[in-house]
Amino acid sequence: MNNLETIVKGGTIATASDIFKADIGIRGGKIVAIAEALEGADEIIDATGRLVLPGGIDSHVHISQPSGEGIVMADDFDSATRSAAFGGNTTLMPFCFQEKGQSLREALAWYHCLAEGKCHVDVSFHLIVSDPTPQVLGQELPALAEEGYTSFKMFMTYDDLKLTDREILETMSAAKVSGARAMIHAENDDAIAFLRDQAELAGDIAPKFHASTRPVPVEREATHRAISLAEIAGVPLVVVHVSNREAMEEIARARARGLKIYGETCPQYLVLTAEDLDIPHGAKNVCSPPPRDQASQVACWEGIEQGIFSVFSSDHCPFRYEDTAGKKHPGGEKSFRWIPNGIPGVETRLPILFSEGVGKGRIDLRRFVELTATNHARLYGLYPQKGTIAIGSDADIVLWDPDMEMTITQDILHHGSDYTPYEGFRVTGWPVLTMVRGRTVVAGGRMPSADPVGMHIARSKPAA
Ligand code: DUC
Ligand code: ZN
Ligand code: ZN
Repeated sequence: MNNLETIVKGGTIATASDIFKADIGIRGGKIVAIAEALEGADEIIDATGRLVLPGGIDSHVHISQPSGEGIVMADDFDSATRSAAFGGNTTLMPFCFQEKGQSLREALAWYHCLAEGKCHVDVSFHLIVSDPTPQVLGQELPALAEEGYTSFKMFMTYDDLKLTDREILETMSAAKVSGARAMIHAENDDAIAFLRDQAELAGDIAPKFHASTRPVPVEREATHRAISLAEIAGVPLVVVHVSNREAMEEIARARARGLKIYGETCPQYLVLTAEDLDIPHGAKNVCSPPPRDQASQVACWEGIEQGIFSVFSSDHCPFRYEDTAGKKHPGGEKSFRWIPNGIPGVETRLPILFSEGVGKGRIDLRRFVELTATNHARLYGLYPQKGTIAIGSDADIVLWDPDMEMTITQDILHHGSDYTPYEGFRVTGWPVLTMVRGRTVVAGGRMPSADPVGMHIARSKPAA
């Protein structure tokens, strides 16, 4: 009998710290050997000419999240995790949205029910706290952090989600007590409402006005305020989906003062601009914060290169375009305000960053791994179980063909949306095999088994 179940043979392994040639031995879903030449396994996977990377971890995705009356997200847990697997991801961190009046446990029970038996990669829920009652902050959050739900997001905008500054402080304090990781969506809600009302009065209702009514100062001010609140509460904070230089500067200044503030950016801020909303089908690219201009793209690249951003996530938030429950919600005719906010991207995140980043010499391979896997695991309490290739870690592995040329088009993707914002975008480098805890879930553009192998992962409290 063989000592190993699987050997990944002959590839070039890249982690956040090293690049080296070695074989990987797998048993019981774990990496149990890394050596120059391993022999004796039931299955040998030939990785010659391939990069062998830790599976992508996407710590910012929305799946089956209630998004307003008559609006339905385009992905359920089956399609989102399938799409993720084809895109080289092995773990997703979707948000579990607490509706007002609901307990966190009720919200979690519902999401677990949606995800159970459907996932093709591992998942681990963040919470969205929208109703921070004393019971939620004093009892539920601490208890759930002990049970492995060790992160939550707060919103500064959206009527059904936003928290006041006082509520943010109370919720951040609960993060401090419970050891959970706080995340924030930083946009000034009053400023958005003011600009939106003005635009609508002027008859400016097209999708492009979604971008112009959420200008950079809306994000910059809220980022500054969120960081100040985190400083007052004495907690680290992840500022998610950062889109521009001024918000980045707020993060950089805070870090220079010694605060633990982490930044996340996303593909849309590297390759889309507000002009992508000013086209006939501009609703396809409505998301918040909106993509900005070329100077902001350059700034976000600097943030990636220089370390202001710790993580690169998709903010996958998919709606169908040709659908009144999606981007063609009837209200959208009357105003951009009713167009569902969000774009798909879980399958294209890694190829876009690899091609535009590693391929064009902006970042090296180790930084790619750090931004797409390792730092997600570190920030959110999954490391070293996930996010690296090391003995004892889960065998979450992606074989990457660095030379494969692909054109991103809707018909090669597996998400539930009927479009991709990146239609026609050419990339070099593509994931060719995805393995979750030692099980190959995608190989050669196919799923060898329809069995959903993914499970929910309880996380540790993130290290400060
Ligand atoms: N915030 C997100 O994080 N995702 C989609 C929409 C939004 O506002
Ligand atoms: Zn957000
Ligand atoms: Zn999001």
